[in-house]
Amino acid sequence: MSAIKEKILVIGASGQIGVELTLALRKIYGGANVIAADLREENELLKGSGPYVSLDIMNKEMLHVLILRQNITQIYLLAAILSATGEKNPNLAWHLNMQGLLNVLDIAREENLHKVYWPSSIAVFGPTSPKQNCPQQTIIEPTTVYGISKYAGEFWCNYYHQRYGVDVRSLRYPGLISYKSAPGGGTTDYAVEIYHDALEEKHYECFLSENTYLPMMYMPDAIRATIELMEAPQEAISVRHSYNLSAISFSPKEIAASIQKHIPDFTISYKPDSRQTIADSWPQSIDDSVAQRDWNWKPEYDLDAMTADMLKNLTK
Ligand code: NAD
Ligand code: AKB
Repeated sequence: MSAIKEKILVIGASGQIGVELTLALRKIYGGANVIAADLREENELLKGSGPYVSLDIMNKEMLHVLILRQNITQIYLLAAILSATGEKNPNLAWHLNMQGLLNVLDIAREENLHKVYWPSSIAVFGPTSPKQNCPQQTIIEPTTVYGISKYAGEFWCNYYHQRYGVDVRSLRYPGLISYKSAPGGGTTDYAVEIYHDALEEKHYECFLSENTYLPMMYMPDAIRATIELMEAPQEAISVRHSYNLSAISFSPKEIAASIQKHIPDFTISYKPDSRQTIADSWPQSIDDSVAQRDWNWKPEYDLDAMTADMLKNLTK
């Protein structure tokens, strides 16, 4: 089986997606064949499941040496600065999000790596994009530095594929909701915080207004989508920028109502802050028919199924 020959490097492995993706990849490829790397310390959930290295993605030389020494064949690049944190330090966000990707793409080209995965985001879309069922190809004028860096990154991925044949694949994730690892500075983070506060305080003060609809997805669906995309045959991949990906769309009011089915005395209040402007610039729902057509994408979790699973696991 070809999977046995792969040696994978996950960069940003201690983050919200990195922890769960690393664990899922280790199940498929074996713990020793999936190296977790991050600037920060190894996440507790990863300890004992496989190798961990401390790595700064901006240090291209160190990255290159690691890839050669460990005979890496695939890279999953997850290190980035997300939307809300990016607005606090736009220069840093641009620098990390762009240079990190270019370092990986360059080395992938030079060393003929088998595959690269790099996530984009629904943040590429801006106020001029359609709000409902936002299509794969449409007007894209992002207004956050995070969205600008993701959109530019999509073009670099396509360029390295077209010009150098690098097999780089990408998904425009919606906001991701998980119980294993905390989110890292995004606008959609409220949809994770709300479950914690519902269980601990029976109240949540939301930083977005009650009718702010955003595209969202439960982490198990996101991990499965990532692995299905990466396992799809080359000839099935028609999009080398980044695929639209969709599962659920809901507002703070609706997620609160879903939680109240389990915790009837849970209450929510609203105090929108600067993240409201970011949320208002994004679509409310996404058309992912191209991903459905190319590699049979289909989400499993709706809002209530996600709520039941989140509350069950956070209660444990
Ligand atoms: P996160 O902030 O939780 O994790 C990112 C990880 O990268 C952190 O552990 C951080 O320590 C690490 N990192 C930061 N700078 C680094 C550096 N210089 N070198 C090495 N590691 C470094 O982010 P996440 O939510 O896991 O997101 C992962 C990727 O998915 C990002 O590209 C993000 O834009 C994208 N994405 C995430 C979401 C979401 O809802 N979580 C949605 C859309 C896209
Ligand atoms: C964020 O809110 O910044 C992320 C994203 C949608 O990219 N969750």
